[in-house]
Amino acid sequence: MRDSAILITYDKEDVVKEALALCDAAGYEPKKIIQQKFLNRAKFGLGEGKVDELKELVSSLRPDVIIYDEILRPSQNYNLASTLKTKILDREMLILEIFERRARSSESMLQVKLAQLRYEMSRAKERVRLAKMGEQPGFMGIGKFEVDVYHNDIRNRMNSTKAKLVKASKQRELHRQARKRIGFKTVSLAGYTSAGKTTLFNMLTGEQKEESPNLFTTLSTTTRKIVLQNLEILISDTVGFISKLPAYMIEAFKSTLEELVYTDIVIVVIDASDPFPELKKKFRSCVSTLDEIGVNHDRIVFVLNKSDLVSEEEIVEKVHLLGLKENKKWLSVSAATGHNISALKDRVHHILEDQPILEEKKQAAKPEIEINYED
Ligand SMILES: Nc1nc2c(ncn2[C@@H]2O[C@H](COP(=O)(O)OP(=O)(O)OP(=O)(O)O)[C@@H](O)[C@H]2O)c(=O)[nH]1
Ligand SMILES: [Mg+2]
Repeated sequence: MRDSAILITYDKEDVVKEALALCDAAGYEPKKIIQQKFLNRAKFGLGEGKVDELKELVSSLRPDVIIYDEILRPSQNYNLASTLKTKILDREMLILEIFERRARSSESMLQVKLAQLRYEMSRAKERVRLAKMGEQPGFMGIGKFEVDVYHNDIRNRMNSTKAKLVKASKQRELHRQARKRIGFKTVSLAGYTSAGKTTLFNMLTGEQKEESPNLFTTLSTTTRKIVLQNLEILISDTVGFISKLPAYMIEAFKSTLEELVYTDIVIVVIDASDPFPELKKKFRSCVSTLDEIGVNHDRIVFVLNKSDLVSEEEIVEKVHLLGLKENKKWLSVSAATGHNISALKDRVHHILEDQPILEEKKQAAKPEIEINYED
C-alpha cells in the first residue's frame, strides 16, 4: 500500500501536475492538495494561519508525510515537523527518494548516496549552528560534542563515496579515450524528464529500454552503436532534468552528465505537446543545466518530440516563441510514430560528417610541438 500524503504546492496548474507526478514516482498518494501563492515565508514556509489549518487537517487525515513542493531551510523543516508532528518531505528530499528508488547501476547508487549525504550535511551544518547557539541543545538527544562527531562522520562518508565516484569517472574517461581512438562519433540525448528521450533512443537503436510516463525513469546512461549510412556512431540516453534540481545533485551526477560535455552532438529532447508556459519553463531549465555542466551551444540540436500530439503550425509557433527559429537547429519528430526520424538521422549524419574536417583543420593550425605534446 502506498503511503498517504498531504501535498502543499503552488497554485499553478503545471506546477501541481509536476508535483503530483513526483509524488506518484516516489510512491506517495496525496489525500489532499493545498495550493498556495507563496511557499517561502520565513518561519514555516507557509503563513502561520495556514499552519493552524494544516494542524486540523493532519489530525483528521493522519497522513504518513507532508510533501512540501519547495526547498525548505532546515529550520523551516524543523518548525513545521515539530508543530505538525508529521514527517516533512521538501522538494529536494522527494526527488532524492525517487532517485533512490530508481537507481540500479552501482554508479547511480553512489551518486544518489552522495546527493543524500550532501543534503544531510547541509542540515547537519544548520543543526550544529543551532546547537552552538544553544537553541536546539537536545538535537537528537545529543550534545555539541556528539553533533561534531556526527558532522565528521557525514564528511568521512562523503569523502569515501566521492573517492569511489572519482574512480568511476576515470573509468568513463578511459572509455571515452578508447572510443575516440577508434574514431567513433558520439551523440547524447538530454532533456527534461518525460520528454521522450528513451522512446527516441529506442526508436533510433531498436532497443527496448524502459520508457514510462513516470518521472525519472532513466537514471543511468545507456550507450549503443548505430550505423548512419557509412558512419558508425555511439548514442547515449541520459538522466532527465527537472526544474529546481539543486546544484549539489547536478554535482553528484556530474560524471554521468559529463558525457554531455564530451559528446559530438547533444540532442535536447523537448515535449512539444506541453502548453507553452510549461514548455518554456522546462526548456529554460534544460538550457541552464546544460550551461552549468559546460555544454557548448554549437553542438546542440533541439528536437521537438511528440509531434503526433500537436499540429506542425503549433510547433513552429512554440519554436518561434522560444527564439529557436532563426538558427534552424531544430526539428520536430515523433518518437512514438517515427515521424521525421529519418530526417533527424540525416541531420545528425550531416553534422558529424562535416566535423572531422573541422577538427583536422584546427589541429593543422596548431604548432607541431603541441600536437606531439598531446600525443
Ligand atoms: N504521444 C507520444 N508519446 C510519447 C512520444 N515519445 C515519448 N512518449 C511518451 O512519453 C512518456 C515519457 O517517455 P520516456 O521516453 O520514458 O521519457 P524520458 O525522457 O526518457 O524520461 P526520463 O527517463 O524519466 O527522463 C512515455 O509514456 C512515452 O510513451 C511521442 O513521440 N508521442
Ligand atoms: Mg528515460
